[in-house]
Amino acid sequence: MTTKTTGAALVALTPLLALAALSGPALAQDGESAAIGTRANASGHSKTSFLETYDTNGDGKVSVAEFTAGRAAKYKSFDLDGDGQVSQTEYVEEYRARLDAELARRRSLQIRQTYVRYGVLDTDHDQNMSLAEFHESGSRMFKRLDTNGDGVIDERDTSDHY
Ligand SMILES: [Ca+2]
Ligand SMILES: [Ca+2]
Ligand SMILES: [Ca+2]
Repeated sequence: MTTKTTGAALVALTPLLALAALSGPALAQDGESAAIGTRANASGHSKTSFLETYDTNGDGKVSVAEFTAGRAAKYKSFDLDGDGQVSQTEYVEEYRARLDAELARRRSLQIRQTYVRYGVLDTDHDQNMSLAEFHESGSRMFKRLDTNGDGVIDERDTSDHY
């Protein structure tokens, strides 16, 4: 197997991996990725996500047979060139593809939310946020924090978020 072939196999598999990442309960399912230490990885190590991943007959239990079959399938998903071995490149690339897909998903979500926020700020919907509209939103923010209504935000106000 040449390096060129490996590269082509990686490119061919990337859309499948991206789909897998989007539909999966968490970004990481293998024990080793805990070292990366993100919150997504941490949530991937719960018993709930373990059951979701390995309880293939849906009886609420994971037998050794189910677990072993699941691990074998996972190993196969790492082995991008199908040579029966998982190289460092394959292992890292499999994760990189899922991470890229997850980051792209989050980015697009955040951008959509930014459009929504703009829609709220632009109260007359003329696609332009005037300073008055910006102040309007600031005024709501201030009022929510100024719970005793004395015109000052300080420790006597009981709301800790707006
Ligand atoms: Ca089961
Ligand atoms: Ca391989
Ligand atoms: Ca406006």
